[in-house]
Amino acid sequence: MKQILLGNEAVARGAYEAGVKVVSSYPGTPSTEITEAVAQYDRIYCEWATNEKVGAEVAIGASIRGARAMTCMKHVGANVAADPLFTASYTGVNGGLVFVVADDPGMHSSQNEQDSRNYARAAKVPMFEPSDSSECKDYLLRAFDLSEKYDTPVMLRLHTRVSHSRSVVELGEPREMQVRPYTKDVDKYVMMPGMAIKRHVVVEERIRKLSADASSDPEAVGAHQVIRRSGSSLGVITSGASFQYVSEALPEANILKLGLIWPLPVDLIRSFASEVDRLVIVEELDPFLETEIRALGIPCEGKELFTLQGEYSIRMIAHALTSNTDPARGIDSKDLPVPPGRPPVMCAGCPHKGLFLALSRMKVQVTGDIGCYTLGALPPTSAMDACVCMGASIGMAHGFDKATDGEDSKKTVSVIGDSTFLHSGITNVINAVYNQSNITVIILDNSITGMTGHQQNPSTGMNIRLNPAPAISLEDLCRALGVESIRVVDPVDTALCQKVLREELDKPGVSVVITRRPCALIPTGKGKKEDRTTVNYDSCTACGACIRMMCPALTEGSDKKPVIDWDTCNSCGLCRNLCRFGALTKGGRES
Ligand SMILES: Cc1ncc(C[n+]2csc(CCOP(=O)(O)OP(=O)(O)O)c2C)c(N)n1
Repeated sequence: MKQILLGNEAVARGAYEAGVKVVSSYPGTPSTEITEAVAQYDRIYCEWATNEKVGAEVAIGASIRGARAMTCMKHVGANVAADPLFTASYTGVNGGLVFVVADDPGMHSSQNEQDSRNYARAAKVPMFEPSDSSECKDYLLRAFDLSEKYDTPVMLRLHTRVSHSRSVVELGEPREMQVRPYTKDVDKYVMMPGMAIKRHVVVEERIRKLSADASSDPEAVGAHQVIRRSGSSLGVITSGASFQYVSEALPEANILKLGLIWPLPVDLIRSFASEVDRLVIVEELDPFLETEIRALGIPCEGKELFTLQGEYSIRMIAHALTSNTDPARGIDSKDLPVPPGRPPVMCAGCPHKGLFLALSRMKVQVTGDIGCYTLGALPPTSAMDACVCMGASIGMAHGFDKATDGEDSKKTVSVIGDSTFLHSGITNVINAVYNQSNITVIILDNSITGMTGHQQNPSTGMNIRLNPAPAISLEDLCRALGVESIRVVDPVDTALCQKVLREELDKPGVSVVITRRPCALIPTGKGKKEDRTTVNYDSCTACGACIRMMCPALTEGSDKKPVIDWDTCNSCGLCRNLCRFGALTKGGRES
């Protein structure tokens, strides 16, 4: 049977067909839907882990115990999971073990554009890169077989275009995989120097053998494909989504399409290069293949023709390598007739907005974190000074405090979401308490992992399959970490937020303020229809305070007075709290 699947859904299908037993992941665009789709297969145990390192360690444990296991993450998640990954390369596996990492060229939803292929090389683990949904499934099956055959974790590299595109996939039957017997093997699984020194030799030998096998049996081992076209002296080496662009942009070119992009099939590359007069490497982001191929002494072109940044397109490749500058050739998404861009804003009823209005009025310094609330850095609130990576907000506030001998602590707060706090904020609070910091930490608890599309987390009371699960109390947790002052406020009450924050900023030590209100897009956060806001135009002075809040439910009418879109209004009441003239009221119809 055939189905049209997202690349991410095809990876999940591959896990099902490969007989995977355990999947533990942390969400992150563009990888999130893989684990959500895995949750549809009852026979796979799957979970949201607290972070990527935890997810990787769960998968490593399941693999050593004999089950096929997988962990999925976005590219920056690989930074968090890098510690276990690098040493899992040394221990090898028992049941097959796959790390799925989804890159985001063009940064559709990320804070940087790092290239995960560098991790495969640095950790000395093989990596496959599919170019469509069918290959997502096929390469994942290959990755599990290769993992067990070569006793190594394997990485599967996706990127946004492949994760989030749909194409046809031929479905297969799931394999019946038994959990393999487990035998205690200290030399293999306990990585102390004495054992690790010996395992490093194994790792280097493994990668050499894989490279040789991928050259001598390119299709079977590496899923490599050589597409020869008579009459052309141009050869292109490529992989992933770039292969799709090259195929359409250069229908006459010879192509070496790599499936296993680490380690490289050196002999195959040499022989392909010898067949063409001009060799061009087409790859998004880093000159990864190009650097390796140049190091082999093979002349080629790459980044002198193409950019290191963002996504490629059919047209870009055609323009660089052919005389065909026909604008109709290939379509760039930026040429499509879509409505003009608009600045990203928080949703109607977003609980984070009230807090950020309070922060902008207080004119405090805000060390930020990653989540929906990062939008607080933009107008209308513009209330964020720095944002680096998940969990960094609290450490940065502590840094501000120590850098100024405590002077900045009265005017600096850190903001962090519930999921992000549990991901990597906890250890920062411990550090701040231990090192006698004077910081105020705001945990924005909207009862969900909002930014990545509403995944459960350990404080929400539900697991990935929406079954009841123990809910961690953020207050109890912070108390256990040594925080003495913990306050809970409703962020829609901006005046109260300001008052509480001012009091906490004035206190010595580490304070935590939890702003609690569910995300407006989850069932518990949906406001009542009868509580939606109405405008009393007789009282309205057209001062613009509510319009400046940039709520998507509220637009400016021709008389500069607000017009409420009742389909979008989520009844949060923030605009009512802001109106000094009593012109915005609850319920009723617009007068
Ligand atoms: C290391 C890492 N993993 C995953 C992500 C993707 N990501 C961005 S924000 C976020 C969590 C947001 O949830 P929360 O902190 O609860 O804030 P909310 O969006 O709900 O306001 C995730 C998982 C990331 N940016 N970095």
